[in-house]
This record gives sequence, C-alpha cells and structure tokens, in this order.
Amino acid sequence: EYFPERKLSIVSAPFSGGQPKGGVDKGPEYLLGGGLEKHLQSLDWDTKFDGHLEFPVPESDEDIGKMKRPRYVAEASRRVYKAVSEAAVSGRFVLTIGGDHSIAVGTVAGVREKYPDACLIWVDAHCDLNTPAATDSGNLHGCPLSWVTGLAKPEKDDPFGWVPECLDFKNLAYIALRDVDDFEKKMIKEHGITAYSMHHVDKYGIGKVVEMALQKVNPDLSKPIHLSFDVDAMDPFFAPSTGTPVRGGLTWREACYICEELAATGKLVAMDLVECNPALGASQKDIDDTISAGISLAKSACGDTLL
Ligand code: HAR
Ligand code: MN
Ligand code: MN
Ligand code: MN
Repeated sequence: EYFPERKLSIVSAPFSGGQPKGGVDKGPEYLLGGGLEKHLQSLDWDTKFDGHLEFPVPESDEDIGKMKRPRYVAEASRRVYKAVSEAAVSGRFVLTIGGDHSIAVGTVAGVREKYPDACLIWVDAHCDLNTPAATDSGNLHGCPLSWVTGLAKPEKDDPFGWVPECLDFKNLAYIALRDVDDFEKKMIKEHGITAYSMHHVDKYGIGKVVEMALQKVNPDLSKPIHLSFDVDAMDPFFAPSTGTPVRGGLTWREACYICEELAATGKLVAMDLVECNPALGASQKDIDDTISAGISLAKSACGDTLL
C-alpha cells in the first residue's frame, strides 16, 4: 500500500490552450466548488491544495507546422510536470484536475519522475496519440501521448523539447475508445498497444475489461498505476459538459467501477481528471451532472467502496 497516511495533493491546472473552446479552464474551480476536497476528506484523506497553477500566455505563438498554440501548451504542461513531480516525490497521491487533456504531457512525465515504471490507464473516447505531423485538428489535447512515448521527436528549438520519453507502449492501456483517427489505429496495431473500445466493453462487460487491461500492462500488480480520466469517456448523457462529446460511452457506474477497481489494487498513485467544461451544456443540470460525475470518479479512485 502506497499511502498508509492517506496524504493527497490536488494539482489544479486551469488550462484550455490545447483545444479551441473556452471554459475548460474553469473545470478546477467548479470541481473544487462542488466540494471535491470535503468529499475526499470524508474518505479520510489529508488533502493539500496550494492554489491554481498559472500559465503565462506567450507574446506571440505562431503555429508550428500544424500545432496550434505550441509554446503556450508546452510551457503550461512543463509547469504541470513540475507541480506533479514535486507532489509525487513528496509521497502524496497526486490528483490533477484540468483543464484540457494536453496537460497530461506534464502529468505523465511528472508521475514517472517518482515512479519510472508506472503503467498508465487512459480512459477516454479518444487516444490522444496524434503526433504534431499526424494531427488533423492541430489541437494539442489530441497529442499528449505522442511526446511521452517518443512517437513524436521534437526537433531543435521545439517547445516540446523538454519532454522526457518516459512511457513505454507496453505500460499503456486504453479503455472506452470510440473516436480514433486512422493514424492512431495504425499506431495501436504497429506498437501492439493494449486498447479496449466501447465494443469490448459491450462484449465482455466492464469488469472483464478492467481485469484484462491490468493483466496486460500490470499482470502481477508489481507496478504503480497512473489513471488518466477524460470525462468524455462517459456517455454525454452522464457528462454532457465537455468539449468533444461522443455518443455511446461509459455509464456513470462503469466509469466509477474502473476507478474503484484500480483503487482496490492498492497500486494507484495518481489520477488526472480532465475535460470538464462548465461553459458547455444545454442547462445548469448538464453542468451539475458533469461536475458531480467528476467528483464521484475522484472519490471512487480514492477508495470509496460504497459499502
Ligand atoms: N483525435 C482528434 C484530434 O486529434 C480529437 C481528439 C481530441 N479530443 C479530446 N481528447 N477530447 O481526448 O483532434
Ligand atoms: Mn483526452
Ligand atoms: Mn477525449
Ligand atoms: Mn475523429
């Protein structure tokens, strides 16, 4: 068991530069306003929150190739990396709240500073594995895994030059995929990446899918686990306030189950909770549903066992 004293750090990354829609930078404020800390404290966690990270907007930030806002995103994720690695090294569970998923460049690198062999369970409708050359949109929240896995090779003077190649494909497992670009499909095949789509969730059930994912990337549970949870993994019925909703996603319970089951291994060392956008959605109810779903996921990952 990694955290017998149940100490946890909340790293707040109110960042929206990895995609074009405003409001995802308000995710942390809403999650905290919804009582995130209090809920975790009621599960006996000692929570540490030192305020929101700040991300300087560069004076000029021309596209580099297809990459949009490359300097802004690279510097923001470098700051997330510093904060996450510091929190991890201090011996606390690290809960990073976003923010769009580009911040995972920082969380993945930061967690691996303390736990180099950690496996990564990426729960998302999307793979976020595009390289800057392969991306169609140029939105860097679709690319974070390309740098940390070494798929993308920054050239000299590239703002992402700071990113360590720290994640082996054998330590990566996807769950809940359903909007995967052709390049990403090719990479999954070529590199033999463990990947369960919603088709697999339907076919085997979520219990079996989590079991198979762990069997692949962490068979004897010898390695620490980092969970990166994009709320768009859930069906828009449960989490409508997000930038790129995709129909046919996880139910509330399937999503919580993943977190509960990973918590139960005793090996979970970090969680990212990203892409809550309280500026999107048709009503206040949509926002409340999305935020309370996010809080439930964090509680589940922090050992809320229901009984
Ligand atoms: N694959 C698409 C792209 O690269 C969309 C992925 C981004 N959407 C997300 N990430 N929310 O999980 O632009
Ligand atoms: Mn994502
Ligand atoms: Mn996504
Ligand atoms: Mn697509």
